[in-house]
Amino acid sequence: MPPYSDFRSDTVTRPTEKMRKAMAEAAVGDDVLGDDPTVQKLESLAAGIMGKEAALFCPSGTMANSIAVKMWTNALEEVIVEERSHIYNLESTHLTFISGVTPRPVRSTRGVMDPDDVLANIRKPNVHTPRTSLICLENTHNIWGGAVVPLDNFEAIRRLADTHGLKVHLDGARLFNASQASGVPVKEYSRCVDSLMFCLSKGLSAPAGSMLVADRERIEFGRRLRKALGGGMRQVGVLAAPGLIALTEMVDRLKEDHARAKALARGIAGLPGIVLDPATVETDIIIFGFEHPDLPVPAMLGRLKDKGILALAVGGGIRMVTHKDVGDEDVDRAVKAFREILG
Ligand code: TLP
Repeated sequence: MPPYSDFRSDTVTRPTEKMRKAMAEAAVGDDVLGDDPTVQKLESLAAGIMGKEAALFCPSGTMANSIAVKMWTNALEEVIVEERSHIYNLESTHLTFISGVTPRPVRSTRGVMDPDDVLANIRKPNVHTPRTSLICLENTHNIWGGAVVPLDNFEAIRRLADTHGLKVHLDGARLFNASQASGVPVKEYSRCVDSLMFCLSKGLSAPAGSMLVADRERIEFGRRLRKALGGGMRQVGVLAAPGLIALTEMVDRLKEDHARAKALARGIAGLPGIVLDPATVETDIIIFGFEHPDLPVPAMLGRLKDKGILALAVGGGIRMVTHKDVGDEDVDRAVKAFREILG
């Protein structure tokens, strides 16, 4: 058993042996000059999987989302975002900092924005106000505890966007988790949006990288924006090679992470202080309230760490994420630790 069972995030996953070998052997070239065959292979695979024309390999999900917002918006415009979305809360304000647009947060239930609420937040043309140009979705929804946003909500938002001449971008950092949990193919979500990004470096376990996917012309513009943001990388086939394995070999196993998250939730729900309905756990992320008279959240995290369990504080609660580097034995260890501390 390693010193720690690390449930802080699926971003902590380490590349597999096969990925490391592929990195060592990757054919590479200068990708800024368009010479890297492995990156080209990854970009065309990603575009094909999503049913779109083109894809762009980006260093991070945050950069891919930043490029997406910038490529669809202009000055004096506004972007509709879900109020707990990652793009609005956890990406260091790039909407204002990079794109110079205002965010318009809309409430939701578990990441699902009511189309009527979205409609009510689309600005009417007026000299005083920004023009609404983009709606951002997120699936799965991180802060809503890995909730899956259903396809019919995507379809409703798409219809609304078309009626009002708006673009739709999807933060699909964990879109494959949504697809594995719902049985809806990723292409179905993808056809409802103009662009989407997904991460290779979370549950799919590649060491770095996210893909931005859209039509060819927009992605070529995105390529220039990536350069302007300092994200043009040279012999980056060494990172695209594990990305190819992530896409071809790591998607189906996400189901195992979801099963472990559910087992962990069932194992700890009902213990003193834990506010968690295991039925709300749909994918790999568990977020639960923690209200204990003697143990504030930081103290609880410290007690867990003493027992070899790493978790994160979010809001007033605790977040735990399952992934390929935590197996059944780590889940058992975590449940045991919670019971020893709280039982
Ligand atoms: N999320 C990270 C942290 O930033 C919280 C995590 O540990 O979950 N969209 C979503 C929905 C994300 O969860 C993340 C990362 C990103 C975008 C940004 O991806 P990176 O970390 O590659 O910039």
